Amino acid sequence: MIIDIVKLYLQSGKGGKGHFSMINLSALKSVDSGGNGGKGGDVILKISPHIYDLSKFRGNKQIIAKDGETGAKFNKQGKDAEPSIVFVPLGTRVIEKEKIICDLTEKNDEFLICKGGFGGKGNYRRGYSLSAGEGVGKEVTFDYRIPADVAFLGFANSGKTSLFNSFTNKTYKVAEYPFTTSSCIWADSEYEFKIITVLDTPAFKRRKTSEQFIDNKFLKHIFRCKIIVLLSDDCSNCEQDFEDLIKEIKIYDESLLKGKIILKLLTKVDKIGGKINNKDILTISVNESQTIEGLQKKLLELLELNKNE
Ligand SMILES: Nc1nc2c(ncn2[C@@H]2O[C@H](COP(=O)(O)OP(=O)(O)OP(=O)(O)O)[C@@H](O)[C@H]2O)c(=O)[nH]1
Ligand SMILES: [Mg+2]
Repeated sequence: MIIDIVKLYLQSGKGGKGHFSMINLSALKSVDSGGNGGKGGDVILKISPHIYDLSKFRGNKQIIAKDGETGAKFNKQGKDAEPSIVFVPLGTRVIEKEKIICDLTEKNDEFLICKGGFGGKGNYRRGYSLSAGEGVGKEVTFDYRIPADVAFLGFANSGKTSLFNSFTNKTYKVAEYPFTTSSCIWADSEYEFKIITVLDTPAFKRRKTSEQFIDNKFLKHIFRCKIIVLLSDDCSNCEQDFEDLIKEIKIYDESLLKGKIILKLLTKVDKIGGKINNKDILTISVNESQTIEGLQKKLLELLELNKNE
């Protein structure tokens, strides 16, 4: 099970105090000698290519950067505190007071979320000292959305994982019984030296009545996908399946469909041994590699077009 949401308290460090001191040079003369304090540690968010969800934050509810060091006499500067680097997975967005304050979607992205306080000024050559800056504290939510290009969606047993495995050469569990897949999985699929990241999802539950509560929570992860592939293995009624799937996405969050390309795919066509007479519906069989390659090619073309728009 992936952990895709956590609440955390982040705080940058205070600046170190400026020192106030005098050095007596003679019985009659003394000079101000207090050094400045060091800067407080920043809190910086950075992408790590080795993290795939937010589980590492589960037990850790706060991240507090160190304070800067205090200045000292003889005009000695206090050390700046090291920044606290918080590594997060690619695709993490940060919410504070219901507002998205950053969305880390590129592999080199980083974000200074809490700036450390400035160091206090010592009295060296000044005659007086100035107080240091405070750190900044923030209650934030990390909301992880899987960074995939293409999502496979469908009712139970429609062939999502089989297709995902064929695309990625993985061996995730495939079975005749429904709800085999219980969590989102994603991986890269390579075709002609180009990469498509595909997302396999748990099955949609079928609504028995329109009032029935169904929480398709996994749907938040189609947010970053540019293409949604709807799958159905019901050759006589696939149009109804596609309609119902779209309806479910709209109930969950209509904005998830905005700007996305939607493809309809009839699966397991080797079983029906024929073609469907609707050019808007693509067909596939995981037992026929040319149909897999055909779909990979189509997805790549659509992604390229989408990039150039
Ligand atoms: N003949 C044939 N069988 C297929 C094909 N694709 C999938 N199947 C079979 O259909 C069944 C369901 O496949 P899955 O890939 O587990 O389906 P799923 O949509 O991931 O299922 P859930 O995770 O339970 O929602 C398995 O028995 C597969 O072997 C296909 O192209 N041809
Ligand atoms: Mg599955």
